[in-house]
Amino acid sequence: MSRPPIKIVSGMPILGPFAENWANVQRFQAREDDIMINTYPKSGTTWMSEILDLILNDGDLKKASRGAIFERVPFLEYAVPDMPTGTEILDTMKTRRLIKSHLHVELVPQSFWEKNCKVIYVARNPKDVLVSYYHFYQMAIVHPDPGTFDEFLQGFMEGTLAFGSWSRHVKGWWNIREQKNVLFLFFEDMLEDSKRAIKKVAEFIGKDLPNDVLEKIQQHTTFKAMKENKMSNYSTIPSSVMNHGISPFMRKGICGDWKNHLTVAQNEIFDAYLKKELSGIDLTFRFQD
Ligand code: PPS
Repeated sequence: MSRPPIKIVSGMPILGPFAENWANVQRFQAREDDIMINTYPKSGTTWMSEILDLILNDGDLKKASRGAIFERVPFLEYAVPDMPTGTEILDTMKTRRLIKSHLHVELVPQSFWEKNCKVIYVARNPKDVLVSYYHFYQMAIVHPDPGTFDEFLQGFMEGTLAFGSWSRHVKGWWNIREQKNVLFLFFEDMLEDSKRAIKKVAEFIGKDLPNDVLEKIQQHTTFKAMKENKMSNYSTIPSSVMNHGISPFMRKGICGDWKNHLTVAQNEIFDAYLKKELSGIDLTFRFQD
């Protein structure tokens, strides 16, 4: 597998190999107590996954080190040759399952809604998403060649990158957040006060954790702690698949890194795109600390 082209499934661009398992994703049988962590890529999925796994295990660090984050929280859409797919792994997993997904709200398998599963959605300001995604495209070879940053920016605005349009994704989830069992959070709020976010998530899934456990989870899920932890930093994946020498998965973990990457002209173009995409919706983002 070397930089396969993007394919389209149900109108959404997806990583080429993932398209092969699309029918099984749509047929996937959710269980009542499943929890989905849904994001547009590079918006805090891994961070939220680690937090949730620790919440479910009452802050037990030993339990949280039982496997890499992508094993503890399987990726629903995942499918690459010669590896078990996300749906296969999930089918064999005991409850209570944590499930990672980047699916747009309208593409979530019907069983999640039938079972009224809880979903935690994390949104991040799109300028930092763009920069993080550009670095990720380069280091993870399941993506096509990202081209220049300018080309990638165009692809982001046109919605041709893997998982499609950022704005459509975020708006779709924002619009249903009060009708469904969805907790909608922002990456920047997590950065501002991660303990507050952890408490909110715990309450949402019905766990009443004492203060010392909340603090333990907070300490274990700082950027530094997760970057150093081989169970959360993706370093156990072969470098032929994810090359951390090109860019580490745990790259910077901050708000505002986009300022180091977008030119004034690119920023103006992107601001115009955002103004158009987010007009008429009460959804705003923080672009700096
Ligand atoms: S993926 O591939 O879509 O699942 O990636 P995802 O986990 O959503 O996003 C990766 C970015 O999240 C940053 N990250 C963190 N930031 C702050 N604190 C913690 N604990 C943390 N864990 C992950 C990670 O560094 C990526 O962002 P960038 O901007 O590239 O650093």
